[in-house]
Amino acid sequence: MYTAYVADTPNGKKITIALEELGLDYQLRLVDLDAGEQHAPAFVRLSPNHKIPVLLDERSGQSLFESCAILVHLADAAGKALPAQGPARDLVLQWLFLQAASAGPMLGQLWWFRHAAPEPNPVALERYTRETHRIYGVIERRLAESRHIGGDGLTIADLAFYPWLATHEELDIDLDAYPAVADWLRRVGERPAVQRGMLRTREAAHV
Ligand SMILES: N[C@@H](CCC(=O)N[C@@H](CS)C(=O)NCC(=O)O)C(=O)O
Repeated sequence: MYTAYVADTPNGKKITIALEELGLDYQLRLVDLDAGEQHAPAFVRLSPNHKIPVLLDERSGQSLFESCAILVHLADAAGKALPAQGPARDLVLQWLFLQAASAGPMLGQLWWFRHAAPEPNPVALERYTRETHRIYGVIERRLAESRHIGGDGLTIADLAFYPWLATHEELDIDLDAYPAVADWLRRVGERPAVQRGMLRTREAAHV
């Protein structure tokens, strides 16, 4: 049994869609980011970077922060969505790290400057819009050569990218320029486990 500390955000949804896809037993705790619960001392002991998500393995007592580290742990525990070794595993990890290092931060900044910044900042908006289009272009070219981001089948690389690339409307990204991404979003988004995981962060109980 796992306890996942999440919020209704792309990094939170990465974990709930993975838990649903992998068929693992879990409960959720919602961390209210607007109320500052990510700074509460008890939470910071689990997440020294003051951010969700966190995963707690209730049996072993192990806790983990950083969403992509959590995805690797869950996939290895379930024996699914990440090859056990070799070049196929390296390929998934390569795309997974791109999500963590580039896609998440750039799309996250674009969302913040569009929806949360206290005043308009055209320079920042231009920079993060350009970076976001660049990343959609990288994934478009990848999906033109491969049915899924990490290889032929669904992997945690897809689960990491899905909630982020699905925010295209909030980011004002027109998918007409990215038909392979649009097709992949439709295919992944039709999966019942992904649909359940996308909704679960809204229904979670408070910490
Ligand atoms: N690299 C981290 C990023 C986590 C992250 O940015 N979480 C956001 C929500 S999506 C958060 O907790 N923000 C609260 C804050 O910055 O105060 C990961 O992938 O887990």
